[in-house]
Amino acid sequence: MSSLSSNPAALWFPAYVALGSNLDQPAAQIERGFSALASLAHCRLIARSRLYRTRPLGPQDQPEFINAAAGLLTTLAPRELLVELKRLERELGRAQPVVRWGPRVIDLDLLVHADAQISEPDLTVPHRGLPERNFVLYPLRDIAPELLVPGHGRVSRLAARVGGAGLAPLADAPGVP
Ligand code: PH2
Ligand code: MG
Ligand code: MG
Repeated sequence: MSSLSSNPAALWFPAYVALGSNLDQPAAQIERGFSALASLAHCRLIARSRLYRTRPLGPQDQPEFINAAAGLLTTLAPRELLVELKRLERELGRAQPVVRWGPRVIDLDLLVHADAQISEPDLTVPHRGLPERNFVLYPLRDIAPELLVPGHGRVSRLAARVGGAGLAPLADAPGVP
C-alpha cells in the first residue's frame, strides 16, 4: 500500500488506538500489540498508556480484559489505518469469527483520527463505544487528557463522566515507548 495515493502532502495525523485482550496471557498480548503498532509502516508510536485490568462488557462468563491505548502519528487515512489494524489483529493470532463482545486474543480499535468524523457501515470514527466505555477512556486519558474527541468533547471530561468502576491499573507510569 502506498500512503502517497491518499495523502500526497505526507501530512502526519494524530491517531489513537484502543488495545484489548482477554485470552492467552492478555498483558503479553497487549505488549505484542504495542510492538506491532510500533513497527507499522507510515506510523510512529508516540505514546502508550498504562495497562488496565477491566471487567468484561458483554457476556460475563469470560475472563477479565486487559485494556490500553496507543497514540500514533500517521500519514495513513482512517480507512487505510483500519485495514492495517485488521491485518495486525490477524497476524497477532485473532481467530475469525469472534463472538460479539466475546473473548479475543487481541482487539485493535481505531478510536480517533485527527478531526475525522466518519459514519460508514464498517467504519465509525470516532469509535462508537468511546463515549461510554471507561476501559477506553481511562487509558486514553493517560496519554491525551486534553484531546478533544470530535463530536464528543474532552477526554478528561468524558472519563470523569463515566467513572472508573471495574477498572484497575496494572502499573504506574505511562510514558513513551
Ligand atoms: N471489548 C469488547 C467487549 N467487551 N470488555 C472489556 N472490559 N474490554 C474490552 O476491550 C472489551 C470488552 C469488544 O471489543
Ligand atoms: Mg474491534
Ligand atoms: Mg473493541
